[in-house]
Amino acid sequence: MRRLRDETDRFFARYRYGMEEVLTKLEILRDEFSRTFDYNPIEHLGSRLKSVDSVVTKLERKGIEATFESIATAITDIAGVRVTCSFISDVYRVFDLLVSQPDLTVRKVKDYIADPKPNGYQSLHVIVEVPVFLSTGPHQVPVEVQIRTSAMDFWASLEHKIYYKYDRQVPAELLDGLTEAARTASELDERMESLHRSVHGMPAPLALEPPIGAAR
Ligand code: 0O2
Repeated sequence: MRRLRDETDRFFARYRYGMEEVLTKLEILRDEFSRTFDYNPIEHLGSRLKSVDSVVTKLERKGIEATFESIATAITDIAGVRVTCSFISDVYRVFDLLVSQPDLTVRKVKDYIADPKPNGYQSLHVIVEVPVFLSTGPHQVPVEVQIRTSAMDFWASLEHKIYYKYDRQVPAELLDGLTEAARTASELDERMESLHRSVHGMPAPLALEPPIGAAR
């Protein structure tokens, strides 16, 4: 039992190290960006390590038996970092700055901003692999980075709470209300983006470009 606990601790520690590496990269970008341009594209940085319980629940949902190997293969969001930006253009800017770092490997991109989920969820997700250097040598650790605007984040936190409060069986009228609120949040993002561009004398984009390789 003790051995299993130690092994579990070591297994999850790698994800924590990976998460810290990615957080440090983002903190450096935020700091250097503010010094160079007197402007900060990152409003807030957060992180969380998925609990053993929710990893096992997610595997059960996928119909996979829980072993260290199956977790490592099937669950790519044990380490999660969330970046909140003021403007949609900053979301893509932070994404570009992060994924262009040569020691990171992009495993998967899901652009729920260009292509929102049916419930209205918007966010840009990228799974990156970051090298973590341990006594046994280098290990590639997957970290899920979610980048979104404050309006998208506000909506997603409320939706998440409602989803769990109703144990995933959310009443239809609440679902409709949430989808409507997502539309309002998206309109607010577009207006704020346009104001931001006017203030900084930037031309309006024809369309905000989704990143290359984004899943549609
Ligand atoms: P939690 O509690 O936040 O950790 P895949 O990894 O491709 O097999 P998955 O994990 O559904 O499938 O991928 P996806 O769509 O990229 O979602 C990963 C995470 O994005 C979720 O993790 C949520 O954090 C967030 N997310 C996705 N869809 C929604 C949504 O409709 N509403 C909200 N509020 N968040 C969403 P978890 O593990 O589901 O949850």
